[in-house]
Amino acid sequence: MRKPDHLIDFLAVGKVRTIKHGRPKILLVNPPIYDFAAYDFWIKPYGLLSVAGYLRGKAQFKLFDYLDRLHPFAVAQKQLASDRWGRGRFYCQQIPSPSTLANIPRYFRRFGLPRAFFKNYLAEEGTFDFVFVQTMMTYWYQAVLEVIQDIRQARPQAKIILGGNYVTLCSGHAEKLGADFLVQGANLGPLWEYLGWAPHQDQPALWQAYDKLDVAVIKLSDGCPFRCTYCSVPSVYSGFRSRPLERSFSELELLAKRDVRNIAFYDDALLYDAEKVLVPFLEEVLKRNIRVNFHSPNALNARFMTKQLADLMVRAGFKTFYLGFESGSPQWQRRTGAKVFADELATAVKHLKAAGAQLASITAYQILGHPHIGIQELEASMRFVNSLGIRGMLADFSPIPGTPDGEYCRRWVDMDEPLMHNKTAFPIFLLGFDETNQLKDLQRKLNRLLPKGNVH
Ligand code: B12
Ligand code: SF4
Repeated sequence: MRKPDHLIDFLAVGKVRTIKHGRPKILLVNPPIYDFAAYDFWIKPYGLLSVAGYLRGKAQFKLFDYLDRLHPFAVAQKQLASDRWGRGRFYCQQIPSPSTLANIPRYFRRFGLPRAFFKNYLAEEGTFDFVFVQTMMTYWYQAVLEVIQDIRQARPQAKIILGGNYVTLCSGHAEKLGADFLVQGANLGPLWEYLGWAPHQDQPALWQAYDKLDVAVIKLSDGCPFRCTYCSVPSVYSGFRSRPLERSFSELELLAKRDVRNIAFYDDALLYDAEKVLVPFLEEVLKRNIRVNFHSPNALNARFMTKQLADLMVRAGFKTFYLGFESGSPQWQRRTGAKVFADELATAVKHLKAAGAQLASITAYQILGHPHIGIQELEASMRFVNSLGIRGMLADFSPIPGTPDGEYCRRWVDMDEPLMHNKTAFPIFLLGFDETNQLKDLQRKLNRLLPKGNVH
């Protein structure tokens, strides 16, 4: 008798797990968020869906995404409706602040579907062999713990596997949450060995796991050639590598077939080596006549924005452009990795404008609460951004363990407690509440001076 396919796969890598009937059942979970603020800025559990994609056909998958705003519960609430580019608010409930953040004068909240929904779901869905849980910001680990506790209570036999950013950056801390297996970093080898399965490396992310989908994510490359002192990417990915374009095309086709209207790029260096990566991708988009709105919430590097590239991006459907500027001070830039300078931002804006991008759709991020704020010339930088006619957005600094700047922050906060990496809290720890608010007010005031645009 022929063995079921999944057993053949198990044998191929020399390991057979004791799953007795049919294909194994895997539950994918994207946890809620515990934080002062959270907004659906094209947030999707892309690592989780990518891993599931590699296992396509080898298991039965179910997805519980606490942050899915197309869940009927969220759809029924007007205030959670999406804006024209697919962004919007999450359902939230106020909860007590954790004691370590008790001094931060902001409401602490739990964002995402109510906890009871997941408990009911677990009761209805029966057993699972494995539960894969996405982790994201290091300071969101309390929600991961909530998920683990609920699974342990309802389905004690299921093996819980964690992966993603928190596990990668705070592995020692994550080990204490009580999961069965942790996937640290981007190397999935240990996971395949643990599961005893061989992955299909050419498969796109498992977007079919969603019943309804209007926003998705894509990533054409891993890593970044720069080494900014506040960023974890250089040490996690060691250099820049493009992903196989064929797989990205399959993913795009899959998304287009599902009528996804907005796609955000999660690349760290989307414009780097563009001739080999982004340009062929966008040319294919035009060739196949795929019409979607592209967005770049994870900052673009203005240095690489040529006239031709700006033109292609606009023609292929880019609707919002987020540029990582951080500071106009050349001294601050040189000290932190020299990724971009003020004149390069101005040139990029000029090219985008000439290509037909609306100025109101271009935003420059600047870090607020960076430990070297003394040389950052933040106010002058904000005014410079404003003088270009584009929006500024202050990106609150989150100190990241293992990075030079994160390690420097040990003098102010306990970096071994991930809640201390909270982006709302750290600028207040460093600058105080009043100065933080003054800078945010100034940013709002400057943006209000811009001509009104209907997009941002
Ligand atoms: C996309 C992104 C965002 C998106 C949203 C992401 C989200 N879903 O929430 C946006 C643009 C909104 C964002 C915002 C911010 N971000 Co961000 N972001 C990222 C980015 C680029 C990717 C994260 C991601 O989705 N990874 C998953 C996928 C895409 O990566 P991958 O390599 O393919 O994953 C592999 C493995 O990790 C593994 N894997 C991943 N997940 C899982 C899950 C399971 C179960 C398994 C088994 C395996 C596995 O398998 C994958 C194989 O390909 C990372 C940098 C990076 N390259 O990781 C920063 C990063 C996570 N962000 C960071 C920061 C600082 C921020 C901001 C604070 C910036 C700011 N000041 O505004 C904000 C915070 C937002 C908030 N509300 O608090 C920091 C982390 C900070 C921290 N303390 O944790 C990072 C690491 C960048 C950095 N500077 O070092 N971000
Ligand atoms: S350019 Fe961006 S992704 Fe690259 S190291 Fe600097 S901050 Fe990180």
